[in-house]
Parts: sequence; structure tokens; C-alpha cells
Amino acid sequence: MNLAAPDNSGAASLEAIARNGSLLRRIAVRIPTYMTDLRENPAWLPMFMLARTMPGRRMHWLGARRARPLENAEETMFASADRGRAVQALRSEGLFSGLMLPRAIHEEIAAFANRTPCFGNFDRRLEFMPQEHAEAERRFGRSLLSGHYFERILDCPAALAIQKDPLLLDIAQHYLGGQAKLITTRVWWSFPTGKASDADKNLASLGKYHFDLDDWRMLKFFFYLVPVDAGTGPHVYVRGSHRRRALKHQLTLLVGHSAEEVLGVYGPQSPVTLTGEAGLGFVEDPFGFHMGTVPAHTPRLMMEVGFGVSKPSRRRFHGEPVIR
Ligand SMILES: O=C(O)CCC(=O)C(=O)O
Repeated sequence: MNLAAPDNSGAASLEAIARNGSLLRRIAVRIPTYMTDLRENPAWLPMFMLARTMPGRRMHWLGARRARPLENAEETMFASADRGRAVQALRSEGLFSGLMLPRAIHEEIAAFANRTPCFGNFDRRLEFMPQEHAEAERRFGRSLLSGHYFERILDCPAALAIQKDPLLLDIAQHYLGGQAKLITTRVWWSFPTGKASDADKNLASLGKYHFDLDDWRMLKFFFYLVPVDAGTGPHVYVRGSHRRRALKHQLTLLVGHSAEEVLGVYGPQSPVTLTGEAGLGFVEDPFGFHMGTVPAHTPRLMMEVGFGVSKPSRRRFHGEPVIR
């Protein structure tokens, strides 16, 4: 696979307009990205138009193939995990929590992250060491809410071990169907910063409920690589929101909606805030509404391994949101 990433210069400002400007402007700035996605995979267009509607999704789920038994299923690092329970919880709630990484694995990734420069706000020009976050904000003259490793994370054997763990593929194939394949692997920091604009937060998927629309059927495994409490920007998932969708949220090009609107549909008890120790993993159907929150005091280091059923997008493999 060619993992060379496209030049992302200006991506942050484009994405900022895309999330905050008028609807027409928001669509207009994304057109080059849409065109690239379309050229790379023409089947992207029907997905983009129809996968947001419940009838479209239901039709697509009918094509889910039976999962094949994995020959190396026993070789998982998640000794006590139960695939059946995970898949059942995903079907009913859209979320399963309680996968625990071995200590040596999450410590190795955290050590890698601490000695490797990351890229701020998805912009390859904003490169800095994570410990030097405050200094980097001064140097670049802007708030840095996220720091991604993009393809650099493939140099970390522990991250590759998670990406290739048979339990993840097994859960993905039993939930999404036998077509399930790896579509993303990313590791990134979310940093506390007093100065983040709404555009920065939107770019980092923080602070606003949204659903993902990168494929017809998707599953995302998230792992915390540092302890995460209420002040470390925990992830939030709205239980049950993967199974039903208000018509107004199907018939719009927007994927982000206010908490008031989302909780108005699913109820105030529906969000789960995921806090826990370093190594905690959870898996979700990202068609359900979810968001990260902005860390109040401690940086959060997190890994995502995503599965889908279509050809993976080269651009999105490590999380890059927009190209020019
Ligand atoms: O940072 C987070 O917890 C949220 C990530 C997210 O929303 C996504 O990957 O779609």
C-alpha cells in the first residue's frame, strides 16, 4: 500500500470553513476533497449520498456476508475478551467497552509517542514534540488542539500488533460482515488549550456530536494510552443512536449536530462518557452520534483502529481530513 500522504497545507483552514461557514460555503470548500475521493473510488458517491439514510443503510446491510472463522483467533493479546458479548453490545447499544491492552503494549506506544514529533491540527507544517506543546503554540502563534503521528505510527511495533490483532478483525467481521477490512490506524494527542476556536474543535472532532460517513458500515476501536478522567477529554457515545435516526438528520449533508438536538432525539440518559485507565479499549459503530471532548487539564493520547467494508481511502488511512 502506498502510504505517502498528500500535502495537507492549508487543510486546517479549509476544514475550519467547511465546519463553520454557511452550508454552501461548507460544501464548496470540500469539493476538491470530494473529487479526489470520487476519483480514487467512484463507489464513494452513492455511499456519500445514501449511507446517511436509514433505508440506504438497511439495503447495504443486506449484503453483509457470513464471517469466516479466523485460523489465528487464539493469538489475540486480549486474553479475556468475549467476541460474542462485544458483537451483541454493538448491535443493541452501538458500543462495547472493556477491552484491555497489555501494559507492555500501551506503555510502548506511549513511549514512542513521547519521543516522536507529531503534527498539530492535522497540518504537516506544524510539527512539534508533544512535551513542547506550550512552546509550539507560541512558536506557531496558534492553538494546537491535536497532534497526529500519521504514518509515523507504523514504525511502532506495539501499534502494529494492535492493528493486526485477530480479535479486532473477528469482532469487525461478525458485526459488519465477512467483507470487513482495516481502513484506519491513527494515534494522536488531544491537548488542553485555552484558546481553541470552534473551528479547531470541529477539525479535531471535539465538542460536537457527529456521525462518521466514510463508508457504508464501519466500526472503530479506540484505546486510551494514558489514564483518562473527566479532565482528560473523554470520548462520549450516544447509546442506540446507530440504529435509528431522525429524518432531519438523514436528509442533511451535515454530520455534526448540537447536543440539544441529539439528546432531544435519544434522551438525556443516552450518552456514555468513557473514562478509564491507560490501556482501556472500547469499540463503537461510528454511525452512532459521538464526540471527543476538549481536555481541561491533561493531554489525552489515543489510538484508533477502524474497519469498513469498502476500499480504504489513502487520505483517511491515518486520519487526514481534507486535501486541497
Ligand atoms: O477524539 C475523540 O474522542 C473522537 C474521535 C472521533 O470523533 C472520530 O474518530 O470520529
